Amino acid sequence: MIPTFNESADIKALIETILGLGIEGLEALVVDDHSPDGTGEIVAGLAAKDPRVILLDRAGAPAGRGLAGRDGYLRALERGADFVIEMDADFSHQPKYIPELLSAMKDCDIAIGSRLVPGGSDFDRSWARRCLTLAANSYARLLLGLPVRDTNSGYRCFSRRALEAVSPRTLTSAGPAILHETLYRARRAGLRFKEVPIEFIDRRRGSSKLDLRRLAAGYVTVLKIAIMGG
Ligand SMILES: Nc1nc2c(ncn2[C@@H]2O[C@H](COP(=O)(O)OP(=O)(O)O)[C@@H](O)[C@H]2O)c(=O)[nH]1
Ligand SMILES: [Mg+2]
Repeated sequence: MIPTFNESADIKALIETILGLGIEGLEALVVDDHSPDGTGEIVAGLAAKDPRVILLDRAGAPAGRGLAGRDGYLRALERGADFVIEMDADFSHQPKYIPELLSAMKDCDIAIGSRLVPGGSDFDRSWARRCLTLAANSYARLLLGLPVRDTNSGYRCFSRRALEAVSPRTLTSAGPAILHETLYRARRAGLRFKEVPIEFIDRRRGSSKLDLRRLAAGYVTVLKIAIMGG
């Protein structure tokens, strides 16, 4: 499940790399907020030729990483997925880790591609950007009591049962705080986490959608979840 907004530079190569892993039953579900750069058209073109590619075009719906994630989880469950892997479209989350995430599912309910366990790394981005990530991570870990080191990671695999336990329909985060909201609900449901080390690489093309407004909104959402109990 790949949420996208203006990822036309990478999406075709990413889907081809994922499907090229040769994992039986693997599909690529792209949840696009009707990107003006034509990301959706590229995916629709691939989908017309290959039934393993699915486009969920959120045209007309309010845009947001969280809202797109929620709809993507629901669509994946509707399609009968046994496992749902979510990842960014910009190659920061390298597809080569998909088999490792899947094999970690033998002894957990949610496997997290982690920069913050031994063997993981995040040295490719600017110092300032890494500091922002670390600050947001400590904040969410402390406030929500999450037993996970890399709570900001958007590269994760859920078992079907875990995703159902998170109850995607009632998730409230419009933006990237959905990452923390899902972990929080999972912790409360007693689900087991496992962090799989990944090397996170900076995007080479396109641009980040994380701006100050979204960052601040994320902090407020995490605070609300901590106070209201999700
Ligand atoms: N559908 C959708 N996807 C989004 C939105 N914002 C970000 N994304 C996607 O979420 C992933 C992570 O976003 P990115 O901009 O790379 O954030 P960063 O890695 O924190 O700089 C990428 O695949 C984006 O295209 C949004 O509003 N809607
Ligand atoms: Mg990115």
